[in-house]
Amino acid sequence: MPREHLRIVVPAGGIGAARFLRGLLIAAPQAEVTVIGNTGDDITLFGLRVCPDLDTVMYTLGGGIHEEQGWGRRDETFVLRDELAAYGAGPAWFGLGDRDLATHVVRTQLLGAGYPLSAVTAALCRRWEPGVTLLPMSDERVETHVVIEDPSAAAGSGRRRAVHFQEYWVRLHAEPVAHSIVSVGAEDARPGPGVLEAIAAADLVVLPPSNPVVSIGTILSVPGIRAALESTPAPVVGVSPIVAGSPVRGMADKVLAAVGVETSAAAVALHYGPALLDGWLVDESDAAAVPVVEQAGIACRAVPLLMRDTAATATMARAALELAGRTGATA
Ligand code: FO1
Repeated sequence: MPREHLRIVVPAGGIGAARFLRGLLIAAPQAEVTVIGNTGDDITLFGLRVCPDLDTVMYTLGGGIHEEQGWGRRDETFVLRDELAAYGAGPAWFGLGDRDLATHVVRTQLLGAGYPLSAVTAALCRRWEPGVTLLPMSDERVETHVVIEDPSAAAGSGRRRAVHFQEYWVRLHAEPVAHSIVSVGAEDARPGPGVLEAIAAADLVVLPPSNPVVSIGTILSVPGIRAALESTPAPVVGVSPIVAGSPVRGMADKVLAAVGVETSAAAVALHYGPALLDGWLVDESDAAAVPVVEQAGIACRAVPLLMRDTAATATMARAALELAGRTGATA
């Protein structure tokens, strides 16, 4: 691609996407990267609006992330959490640290003053300088809920109920069978400011190894975003979040099952589909998937996909850039 300053758009979830972005910025230091952040994980706790996937990208690229966890702040303390628990103020299962809480206080203050989430996110990023433009997928509220067997109902009663994604993941450890995933509010949501414009102006779109259902899938559930990604002249290249039949981290297998998709690198590519994907990277251990994916009209390469360190991640990102150059979709 001729342009020195590549305009790259990255629809992103949380931890996997943030780590991939760190490698992408090393692989393409001149690029202008716009991240379309998933807000379906967002939750209101103690009256504060928490945006886990936006914060993970902001903290990781801004140097404040708790590296091992991939969420929350490093050097964190939990005085407020413990004080709240002492009052019996719940929920106690979501660990909000003192430093992290400042982000949620400022965010809630600005939202309360009437600023949209996109403006609030830009304001928070002025402190962190993540080196990317971080756009919420929508300024409207979209929340991912998971339909499970009602644990309080008699076993086998078949009674089901929806729980917020964070309760499913953090309190229930994604143990219950997920019967379906609902993006509450998605049908009334509009793409956030700048989202469709960034996609239309992109030289390249990269789907990082985020959860295909509750991260990328949620972003695609905002009316207009999938169509924009399918119609952009820019190549769309994805990185498989599934390696050798398992998610590298998280609960993608549980939510893929809920939408009837097998947990494999090939199945996820076919799930996204050739209308969306021009290229797909699978791990070397999934080399057998390459002909299957290519059969569907999606260019495919097998490369090492484990993000052991930023050098390995930068190599992965370079493979995505090369594959984009090879897919024939032109910007
Ligand atoms: N994940 C956990 O497994 N346990 C937690 O206590 C927890 C707290 C938390 C606080 C703030 C935040 O931004 C994220 C937090 N997460 C926690 C991670 C969160 O569930 C995930 O980052 C995403 O929602 C899924 O990718």
